[in-house]
Amino acid sequence: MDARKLKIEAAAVALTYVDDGMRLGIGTGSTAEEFVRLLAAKVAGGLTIIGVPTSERTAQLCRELGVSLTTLDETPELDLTIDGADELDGTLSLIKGGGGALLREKIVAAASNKMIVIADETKVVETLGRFPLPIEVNRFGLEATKIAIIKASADLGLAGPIALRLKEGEPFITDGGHYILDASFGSIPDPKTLSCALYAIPGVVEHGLFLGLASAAIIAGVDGIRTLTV
Ligand code: ABF
Repeated sequence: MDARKLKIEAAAVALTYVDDGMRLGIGTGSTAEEFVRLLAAKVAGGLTIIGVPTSERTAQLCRELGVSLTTLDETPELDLTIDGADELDGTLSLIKGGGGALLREKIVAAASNKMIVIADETKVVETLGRFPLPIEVNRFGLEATKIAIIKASADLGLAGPIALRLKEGEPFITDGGHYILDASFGSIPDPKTLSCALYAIPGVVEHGLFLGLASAAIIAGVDGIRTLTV
């Protein structure tokens, strides 16, 4: 079965959690985009929802497909967010941000009563860290922030290359106007402590460890769909 089909299957199950009238956080990435396409078909069939997109890219797709949007300022409390992930473990701790939308994704997830992750089986890991951890940083003081991240992570026994994310040879700029550092720490045995250490660094805007935010994950694999909950 190809990867796209698995993403569509996970997205289709997630859609069954969407009820009429819901205020919905709408994720970013190729899996979330499959969800948007299915959602749009339901909306065309009469489902009424209002969505808060987690990126400009998602906002554009929603507009193209006729999914009604609002902002988090107009609708600061959401019923449900459906989003993808780069990696998840059995406790539903996540690494997100491979698509560069981690800041808005985390704000939207935190404003939601419930977050459901949609992913294929390849994203499930025993211990987070195979996927480089995206860290969104202020453009000012990039090198100083990077050094602070290296020191803070070394204190936790973590080391590895930390690379400025590029797009077409230029630094990638997030929707919030920031840079992203991708930290290849390898296995992260204590994500909570790393999260706190990163938040203590002034130039760090946000990081891709999503801890205690997801309440369920719909995982599509060649043997079918399974739902993880906490
Ligand atoms: C977003 O998209 C992310 O936070 C994650 O980085 C990425 C997953 O993308 P895909 O579904 O394309 O693998 O959800």
